[in-house]
Amino acid sequence: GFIVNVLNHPLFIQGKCHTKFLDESKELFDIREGKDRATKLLKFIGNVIVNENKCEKIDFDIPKVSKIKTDVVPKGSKDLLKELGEKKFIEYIKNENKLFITDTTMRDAHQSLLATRFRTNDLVKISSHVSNYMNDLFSLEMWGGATFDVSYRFLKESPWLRLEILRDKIPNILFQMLLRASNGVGYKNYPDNAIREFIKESANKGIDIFRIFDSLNWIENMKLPIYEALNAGKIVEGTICYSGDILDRNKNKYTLKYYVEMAKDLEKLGVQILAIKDMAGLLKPYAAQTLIKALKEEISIPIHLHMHDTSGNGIASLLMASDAGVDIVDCAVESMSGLTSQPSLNSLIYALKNTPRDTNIDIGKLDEINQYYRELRKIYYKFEGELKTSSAEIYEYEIPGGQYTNLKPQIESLGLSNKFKEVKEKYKQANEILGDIIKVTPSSKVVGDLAIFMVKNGLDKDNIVEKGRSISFPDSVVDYFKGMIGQPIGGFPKDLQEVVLKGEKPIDIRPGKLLDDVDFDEIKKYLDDEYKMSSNMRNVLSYCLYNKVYKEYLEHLREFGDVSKLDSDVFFYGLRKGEECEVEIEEGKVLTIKLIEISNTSKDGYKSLTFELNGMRREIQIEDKS
Ligand code: 3PY
Ligand code: ZN
Repeated sequence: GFIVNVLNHPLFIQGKCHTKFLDESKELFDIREGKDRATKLLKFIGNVIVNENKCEKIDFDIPKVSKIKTDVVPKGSKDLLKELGEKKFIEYIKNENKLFITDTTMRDAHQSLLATRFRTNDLVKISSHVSNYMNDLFSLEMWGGATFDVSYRFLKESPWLRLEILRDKIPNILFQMLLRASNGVGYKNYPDNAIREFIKESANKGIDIFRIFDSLNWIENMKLPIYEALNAGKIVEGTICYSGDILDRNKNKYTLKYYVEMAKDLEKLGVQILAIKDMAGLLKPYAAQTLIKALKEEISIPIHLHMHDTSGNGIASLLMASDAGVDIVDCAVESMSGLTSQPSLNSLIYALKNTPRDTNIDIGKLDEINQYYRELRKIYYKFEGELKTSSAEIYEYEIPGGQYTNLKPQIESLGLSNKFKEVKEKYKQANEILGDIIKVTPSSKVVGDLAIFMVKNGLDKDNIVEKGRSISFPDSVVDYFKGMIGQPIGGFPKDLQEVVLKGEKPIDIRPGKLLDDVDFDEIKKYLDDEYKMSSNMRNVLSYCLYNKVYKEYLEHLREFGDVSKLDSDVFFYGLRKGEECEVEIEEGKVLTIKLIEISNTSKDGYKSLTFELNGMRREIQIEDKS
């Protein structure tokens, strides 16, 4: 009865009682079931203890942060944009001498180093510090890419809430997201209206800058999202994905001329900034200098360089680009930088100190944030990649940072653990036979899938056309050759295309033209009926983009409630016997949970876990699935 009253309370309905989660999903609490939130959480923790962590948990130093002493949020780039208006703001970025910085720690850095696993809770804990101490940044990249998928799939939390909460906590710095053009934040082309609405909602909920790229550098696929984001009044970074090596005279596909032409084409679309997205970290220092210098001569919008540090040459490339006049570069806070992530922000600040391009960022202020991430990262140890040192061989393999980190576990899960080297070699061959394509999500997945397929089936670039006639290829490869993610530069290699498609006709127009619009009302009705919710556009879009993943998330929510408030050591590893944790399930309402005892597994396959919940004993039965 009480809960029903709360749910019906006008303040609650207007969302004024700081329970954003409840506000979004109150319908999911099926009160008649009599399962309260605490019991659901105990079930979740119990399940982690028994089935995921096998009753073992190591010690973590949970990172602590100081209290911010002032209530006054210092002025940041978002304030400046508001003050100057878009045109003058862009002029300012272009004319300033200092090098502007985007910090990727909240998105690409953990996507590339920790399989995108940072939870909102951990980002929120440091968000006031970021707002207060990193206000000299150009922007924070904190959304998009894989964060959307992983939030629902693995973290069981809403990416929309991440955006909303961080926006609330960091009102002063521009937020930037990575959008895969017509692939949205997914792996395939979506219907036009889904992409349009997704951009509108993202803009409404706080994204200021959309970095929009196409995984084949096919501008045709980029126009609609670019225009939509511009229409929403936002800043768009028209993006070129960098591949190959412009200084290598033997390579004639991704030449300096190619990049300059693409940059001009993007500028003509009206984007305010040009981004160069070097997802694998292939832009060598002298190439960076050449490329930026040429672009500076040919286009008049500011240039933003994004790269990964896999080769170890990242800082050198950024400095050369800086000398050539690049306006903005991407870095990650030191403890989340390097290797497959972005180059270190701290190193770059020091490198430019007392030079004309001094970033003016106070390194001292970064310290606490840096320490925080250093400690936090330890909790995420099980998601760390293999790489211990830089790997200049990336110049040969051209594997994007995030994919590199994921490739090894992916191969292991297929029982090919000892074949990493072979898979990398086949990745290179796969790229060649697909037509030397741009490799970034989702085209990089096509190359990765084909490489693994080649290893498994004993194929190589010389026998694949012959042997491939009698076998069916992975779905992603078939879709690629059908033209369903777009058209590669220079077209498809015809012989392999025929072998893969086995008589099916490819398309040569934009896939979005062929895809039927999504019926949002129908999805809303489905969600409302099936999950007893009153879904909004964000819920509907989540279903559009990832219907299976989203449904599993909703089912998880129904079974375990909101797990996003658990501390990450508990979320990932549960509790040890005698260990206690606190969960603030809503403002001012704290649960104290202590694990007392774990029984042996009973004959019918259950373990009984005894907890103390706010001092009261509770026993929970968990099926032992081992
Ligand atoms: C993404 O699309 O998620 C990427 O970061 C590609 O580099
Ligand atoms: Zn990246």
